[in-house]
Amino acid sequence: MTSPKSVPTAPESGETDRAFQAAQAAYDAAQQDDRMVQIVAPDGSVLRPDLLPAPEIRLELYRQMRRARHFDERGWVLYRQGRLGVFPPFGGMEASQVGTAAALTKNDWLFPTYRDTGAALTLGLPIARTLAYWRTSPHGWHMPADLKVLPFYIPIATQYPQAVGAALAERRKGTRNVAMAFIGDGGSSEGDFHEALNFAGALNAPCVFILQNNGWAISVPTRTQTKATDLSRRADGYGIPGVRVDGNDALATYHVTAEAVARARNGEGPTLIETVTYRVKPHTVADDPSRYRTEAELEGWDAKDPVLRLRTHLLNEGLLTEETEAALLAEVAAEFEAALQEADSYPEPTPAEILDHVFAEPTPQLQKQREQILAEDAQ
Ligand SMILES: Cc1ncc(C[n+]2csc(CCOP(=O)(O)OP(=O)(O)O)c2C)c(N)n1
Ligand SMILES: [Mg+2]
Repeated sequence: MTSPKSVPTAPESGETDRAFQAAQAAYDAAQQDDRMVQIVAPDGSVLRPDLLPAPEIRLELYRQMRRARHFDERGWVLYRQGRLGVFPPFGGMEASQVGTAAALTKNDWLFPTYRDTGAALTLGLPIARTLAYWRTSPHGWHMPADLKVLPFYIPIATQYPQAVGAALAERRKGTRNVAMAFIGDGGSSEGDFHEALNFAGALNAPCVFILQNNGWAISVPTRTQTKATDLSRRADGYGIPGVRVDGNDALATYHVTAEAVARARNGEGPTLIETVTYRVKPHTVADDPSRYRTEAELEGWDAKDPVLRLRTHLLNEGLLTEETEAALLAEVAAEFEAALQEADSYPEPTPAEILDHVFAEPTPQLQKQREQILAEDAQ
């Protein structure tokens, strides 16, 4: 019996095992890679005491990672309750998103993909608005005026050249602001990624490019879509620095990103940072990864959990106690529930609103579509 074309057939179990083992082995091999920056080992021990950020920064990173983790966990529940339309989970990638975005200020630009809710929250995107976005409500499309966070990009790689444009505009205006753009391993196989790196390098744009290598592009393992094994080396082709960092080590992602941001601010041009991490969760809440990988082998990832790694470090250093953590978790949960109430209070969108804000001035075609929608809605 043949399967419908749109539904991938479940691979032979030997094949999923091999794909999975290869992805695990790639992460484990990267751990042995001298080029890969690590500050805290998976067991929480400090490998590079000379690179440790200040205690208050470490604690703030932990707080932001807990906010991100909480959003991710509640996102699943809300989706199952029918209270989110769609949601691409990022649990397990918090160090890759929080440590990087935390190196920015609110004057800088952030170009996130659909995967990067954790990065947007870290820079200050309100939780209520973010929930509204994943409800596909127009209330989630307006960014606060004091924040230069773009709406989550769904078309892969388009954000990269646009970030270069934003960075060049800042330089033209004479500011020291930078633009940070996120992309996945899959996205780094797109033409826009390469054009943006070349464009940014040639014009010395104040950009920080974050390439989150989480091992998968939906059902395609990284090793299948490219022969390159070290994606940070892609920077070499464009004459810009390429940095490889343990994407599950928040202190390391923060450290290398802060350095790249400083270089960009000082007119020293762009940097590509590959955060080596893993997509523990399905591609989106609608995905069924058992079609292409075996879930049993996820177990090993618990020991590499970025939130637990930083937690162990902070407990070891006496910067966190069970009591202060309990207070922090309660604060994070209360903040989320208040934001959820706010999101629930937004009025239901009307169908024609989907056409608002497409252009500053609606085109005649959009006007026509709007009239059609309104007429259909009135029936
Ligand atoms: C231009 C474009 N092509 C294809 C898709 C369909 N698509 C959505 S997510 C995805 C995989 C992206 O993988 P990766 O860049 O590794 O990001 P991740 O989902 O792992 O964060 C694809 C191919 C798309 N959204 N845009
Ligand atoms: Mg990926």
